[in-house]
Amino acid sequence: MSLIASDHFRIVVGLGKSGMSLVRFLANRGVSFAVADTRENPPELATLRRDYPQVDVRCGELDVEFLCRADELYVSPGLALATPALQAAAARGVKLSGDIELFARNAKAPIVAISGSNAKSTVTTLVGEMAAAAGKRVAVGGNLGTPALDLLSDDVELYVMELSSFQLETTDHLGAEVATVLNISEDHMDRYSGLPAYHLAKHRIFRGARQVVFNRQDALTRPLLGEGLPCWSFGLGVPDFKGFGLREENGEKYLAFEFQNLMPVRELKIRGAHNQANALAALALGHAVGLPFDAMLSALRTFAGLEHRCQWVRDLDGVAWYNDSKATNVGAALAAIEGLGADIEGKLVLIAGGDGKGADFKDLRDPVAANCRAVVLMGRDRELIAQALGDAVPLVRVASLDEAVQQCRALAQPGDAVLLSPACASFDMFKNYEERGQLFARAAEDLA
Ligand code: UMA
Ligand code: ADP
Repeated sequence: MSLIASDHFRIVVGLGKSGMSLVRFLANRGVSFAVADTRENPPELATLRRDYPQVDVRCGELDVEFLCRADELYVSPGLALATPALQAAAARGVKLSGDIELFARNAKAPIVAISGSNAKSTVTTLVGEMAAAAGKRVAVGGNLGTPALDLLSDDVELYVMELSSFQLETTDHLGAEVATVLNISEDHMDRYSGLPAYHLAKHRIFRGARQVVFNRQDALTRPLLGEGLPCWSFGLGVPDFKGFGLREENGEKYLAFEFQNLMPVRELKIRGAHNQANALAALALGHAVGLPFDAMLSALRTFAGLEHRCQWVRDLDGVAWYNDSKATNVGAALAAIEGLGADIEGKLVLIAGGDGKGADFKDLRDPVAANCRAVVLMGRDRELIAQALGDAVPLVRVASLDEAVQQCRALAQPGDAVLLSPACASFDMFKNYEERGQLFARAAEDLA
C-alpha cells in the first residue's frame, strides 16, 4: 500500500528527470495530478504526452490560480522555492513538497543519506559498491543517476542516496538510518542569500536520522541538534573513539578505525588527500549500517574513481592531462589543485571559468600561486576569476575550450600537468559538465 492520500490533487512542477519520476509514481498509484513547467518545451514533454496523454500539462509562465487547485505541489529541485508563483500558492495554503519527501515516506529499507558541497557522488558510489560487495540488494541514486522515486522497490535492502540542498529544501522528514553532510563550502550562491541559508538547507538531511556521520575537519558538518544520536566521525587526523582517520606505522600510512589499522592508503586506486577523506567517510557510513570491513575494504581496493573527477586523460611529452570538469565550485577546484599539485613534479596549467553562480573566487589565489604555472581562463565569469587571482600567475584568456587546450599545450613543460578544474558550472558554454569534460578529453586526445 502506498503512503500517499488518494483524495488529494497534486501538481508536479518541473518536467525534467525528477518530474517524470513523480509522474510515473503518482500515475502508478492512481493519484490525480497535473503538471506545470515554466519552459515552453520541458525535456520530458514528449515522453509524458506519449505515455500519459490524459495528464493536463501547462507549459510557460506559472499560473497561480492553476497551482492553487492543488493540495500539494511537488517542486523540481531545479526551481527555487522563492519563485513568486510558488510563494503565492504557499501563502494560500498549498503545501510545497518534493520527490525526496515522497521517497522517504514510501521507502521500506534503511536509507544512507549523503549531502555536502563536494564529494557526494564519489562517496555515494563507494558506499553503493561496498554494500554490493557485502551482498546487499542496494539501490543507489537521487541527485546522481536514477531519480529517487524510480528506485523504490520491495526487493531493495539498502538505499544509498545522494541528496542536494535543493532536494533537501522540499524534504520535511527524511528519517535516514544514517545521514551525513560531508563538507560545506560556498556553492549555489545564486539560489541562496548566503552561506547560512545554504548550510540550513543541507542540515535538513539530519531530520529524523537515527545515526550521524560528521567531518572532524569541518565544524559546519556537525548537526546543530540531535545530541544523543549515535555519531561517527571521519577526518585525515589520527582517529579516536567512534572515529575513522589516518594513522602512520613504520613509515606506512593506514586507513584506520578507532585504534585499529584497516588498510594501507597506498592500496587505494583513487589519488589525493581529498579521496582519502572520501574513503574514510564511506567506511564510516558503511559501518553505521553494519557492512563488514572485509567487503568495504575490497570495494575500496577496486574503486578507480568516477569520470570527470580528477580523471587522468593522457600523457603527452611528459605532461599529464586531467579532466576535473565536475569541479563546479571553488571548494572542489581547490581540492584538485592542492591534491594534484602536491602529487606532481612540476606545476599545474589550470583551465578555469564558466558560470560562477555568484561565488567569491578569492580563495583560489594562494593555492593557484603555489601550484600553478599559468591559468587559462574562459567562460562568462572569467574576468571575476582574473580579478581574484590578480598577478599571482600569468593569465591567458581564451574564447573556447579548444583554444584553451592549445594554449595549455604551449604553456606546459615536462613534469607539469594540465588540469581542467573550472570552479564554475558549465551552462554558459556547454549542455552540462559531462559535455565539457568529454570535449576537453577529446581535444586533449587529438593533440599530436
Ligand atoms: N527549469 C525551468 N523551469 C521549470 C523547471 C526547471 O526553467 O519549471 C530549469 C531550471 O533552470 C533548472 C533546470 O531546468 O535548474 C533543470 O530542472 P529539471 O526539473 O529539468 O531537473 P531534473 O532533470 O529533474 O534534474 C534534477 C536535478 N537538477 C537540479 O537540481 C538542477 C538533477 O541534479 C538530478 O539528478 C535529477 O533531478 C534527479 O533527481 C543535477 C544537478 O545539477 C545533476 N544537481 C545540482 C548539483 O549537483 O550541483 C544540485
Ligand atoms: P559532488 O557530487 O558533490 O559534486 P563529486 O564526487 O562528483 O562530488 O566530486 C566533485 C568534485 O569535488 C571533484 O571534481 C573533486 O575535484 C572535488 N572533490 C572530491 N572530493 C572532495 C573532498 N573530499 N573535498 C573537496 N572537494 C572534493
